[in-house]
Amino acid sequence: FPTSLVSVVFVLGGPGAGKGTQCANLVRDHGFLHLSAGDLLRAEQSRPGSPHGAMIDKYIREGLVVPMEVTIALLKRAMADALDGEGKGRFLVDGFPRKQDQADAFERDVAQAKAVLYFECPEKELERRLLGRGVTSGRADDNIESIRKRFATFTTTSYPVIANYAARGKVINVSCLGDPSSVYDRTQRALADVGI
Ligand code: UP5
Ligand code: MG
Repeated sequence: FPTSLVSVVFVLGGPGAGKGTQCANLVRDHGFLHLSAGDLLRAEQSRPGSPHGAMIDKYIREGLVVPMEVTIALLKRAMADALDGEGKGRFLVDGFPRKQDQADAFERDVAQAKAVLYFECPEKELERRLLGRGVTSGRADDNIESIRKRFATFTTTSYPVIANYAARGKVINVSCLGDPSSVYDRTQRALADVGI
């Protein structure tokens, strides 16, 4: 991927912070392409004949981070498919990286991230949103046991990646609180402030 033509913003935040919701808004209004690592993993998991299906299912239920080779291969393929005729694309990469090795490998082999959009959210609110969504989502990890495991992984493994980017001045912080449209207002202003 020639970095002159491809731009990447990582979209991070705890489970249920509203990453997918806000990415959909940004795609609609600002011409971004959206790739959710979790969505790509769920699609791969249910693809007939996938060699990784059972493994992905187990990792997702346990709230663990799938080995990075699988996720990065899916992201690379989806990025290549989404590029326009000239090979250009502005990507929101949602829910990735959630472990330092993934961040390092992706930035070395695929593309450097321009910035990290981080939806900051208290755990109580995350839990409320995920349990609410779990009533209808059909997601194998929207139950209280899996939710607790996802929180633990976020705290021990994924948050440190965000902290690292913050130390390098790359993080755009947005509070997840309030209704989706007020979060979106804050998100648009925060991106505009840094010229993205
Ligand atoms: N909602 C949204 N905004 C709201 C607001 N402002 N006020 C009130 N409610 C709001 O939103 C979640 C719910 O909250 C929805 O019901 C929404 O309507 C409501 P959503 O936009 O879906 O939040 P999001 O942050 O996208 O939540 P998601 O559950 O997708 O986050 P996760 O990070 O947990 O899930 P993801 O799909 O990224 O990953 C799932 C699993 O895949 C991981 O746990 C892991 O096992 C695996 N994975 C990897 O192994 N590697 C990867 O690189 C990525 C994933
Ligand atoms: Mg999501």
